[in-house]
Amino acid sequence: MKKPVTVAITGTAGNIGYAIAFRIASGGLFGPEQPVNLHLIEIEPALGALEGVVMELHDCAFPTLNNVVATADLDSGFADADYVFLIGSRPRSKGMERQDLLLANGSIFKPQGAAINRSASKDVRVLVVGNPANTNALIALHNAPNLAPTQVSSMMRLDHNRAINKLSRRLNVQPNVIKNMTVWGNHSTTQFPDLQHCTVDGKPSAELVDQDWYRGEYIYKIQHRGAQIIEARGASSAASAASAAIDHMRNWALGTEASSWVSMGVMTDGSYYDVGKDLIFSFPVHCKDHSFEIVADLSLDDYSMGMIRASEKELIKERDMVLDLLR
Ligand code: NAX
Repeated sequence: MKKPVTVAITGTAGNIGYAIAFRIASGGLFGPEQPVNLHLIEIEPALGALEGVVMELHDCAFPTLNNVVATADLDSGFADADYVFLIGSRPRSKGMERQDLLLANGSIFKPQGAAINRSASKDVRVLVVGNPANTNALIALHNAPNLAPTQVSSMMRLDHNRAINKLSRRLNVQPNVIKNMTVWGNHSTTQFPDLQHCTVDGKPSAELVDQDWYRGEYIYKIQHRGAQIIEARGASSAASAASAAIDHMRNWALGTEASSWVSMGVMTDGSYYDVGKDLIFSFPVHCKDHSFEIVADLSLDDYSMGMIRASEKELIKERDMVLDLLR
């Protein structure tokens, strides 16, 4: 057995946290040869429920689970963490405006960024899932000045996986023959699932799908899939979100296929696709050995650029609402 890696997860008594903890503990992130320490972080009122999660984790007798810490103290929770999943956040309550949600959750991600900066491994990789994920990731990163911008990303993988699923069902093919899918921008209804460079069994998807369906139903349904799930389940996506978070972190740590890319929300420096700097924006990326590279110089038609601009505009607006939380 190898030396254990430490994975910290916030919000582990919640729906996504409950789903992801068991998969990571059982080797679903790094495989059966890699032991893991789990650091589970919750707010004080949820510590009782978290204790139940810890008991269940122990009761699974997973051979890959080395040690479990359950805490409400951020520095103990993030201590020496190699991988961090920031999932815990406040849900939007009735009558709450987007700005209220941004500020309420921003005030969670500011101290968490600072605690990761103080206590996590210097080489930590941080994935933000809690919504609004892109702007929360920006806040965490701004408050973790010792981290490189490439050490924090936000989750777009659920949107990416949804986009693959819908296309595969339309064309009646297996999802794994679909390559080079991209979902650009914000994890919101301005996200842009882009089929322009996507291939299906090596063929350009543009040759296989009707453009009206793509620009109409396809994009709309991906943008609104979260709401469709809430309506059906009476609760938001949990198992699929946990699965996407594992896909994201596994690719980041271990690499993507050479022949394809994935979508990740990453810090902008102003040099890709005319997207302004200092935003967490989703791009197509190749990953290798804990690092990623944005796929540059894809040709994009006017329609695609317009969609990207709209999502950028929304993210700038979100950033403007939380300026006080950025260092
Ligand atoms: P739940 O409400 O089931 O669980 C949230 C948990 O976080 C609770 O147990 C709560 O006690 C805990 N929590 C709250 N504040 C905390 C803090 N400061 N520190 C540690 N824990 C804290 O929500 P769940 O369904 O698990 O969703 C979690 C977040 O993921 C939400 O913000 C949700 O909107 C977001 N999502 C993001 C997705 C993405 O693609 N980026 C998709 C799925 C999901 O909607």
